[in-house]
Amino acid sequence: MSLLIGVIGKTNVGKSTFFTAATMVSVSIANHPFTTIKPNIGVGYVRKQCVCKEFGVRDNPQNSICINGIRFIPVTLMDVAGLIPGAHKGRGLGNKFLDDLRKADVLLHIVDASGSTDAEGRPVPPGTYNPIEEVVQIQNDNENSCY
Ligand SMILES: Nc1nc2c(ncn2[C@@H]2O[C@H](COP(=O)(O)OP(=O)(O)OP(=O)(O)O)[C@@H](O)[C@H]2O)c(=O)[nH]1
Ligand SMILES: [Mg+2]
Repeated sequence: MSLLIGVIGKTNVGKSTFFTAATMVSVSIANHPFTTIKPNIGVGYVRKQCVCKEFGVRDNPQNSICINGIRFIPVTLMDVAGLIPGAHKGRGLGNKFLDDLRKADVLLHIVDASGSTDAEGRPVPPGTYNPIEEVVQIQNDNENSCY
């Protein structure tokens, strides 16, 4: 079974955009908070140098693909609804999607490094929101939730 990666973060920061780029699964993307409600699931591939070239052998992979000495290892991605401050108290879409995330082996936090969305995910001029706050907010909300 492939690794399950949960794509998390504040709402309206590009989680679904990243998910679509990584999996080629077409999902709703829009410049307003809470576009994603139900989780999106797709498969992406991690590219790694295969050992077959180094050992000079012909391989026969069972769970991945080897193309010209490059291994494509499947990973499952889950794109979920975004968080805003107080989600653990039920604000925004609350924490109900955390039930889906419970199955994830890894959480991948997408951050709007350009600072062009406020704490609630509303568009603001680039550089006017501190992305560090976003990192701390998501971390605190996860710690406060029952995840
Ligand atoms: N400039 C810029 N815009 C981006 C980037 N990634 C996403 N966007 C835009 O940001 C907006 C929100 O993108 P989504 O992928 O829907 O964001 P999300 O985090 O999934 O949003 P929710 O599902 O509502 O929580 C869209 O208008 C995207 O085109 C990026 O790297 N740069
Ligand atoms: Mg989304």
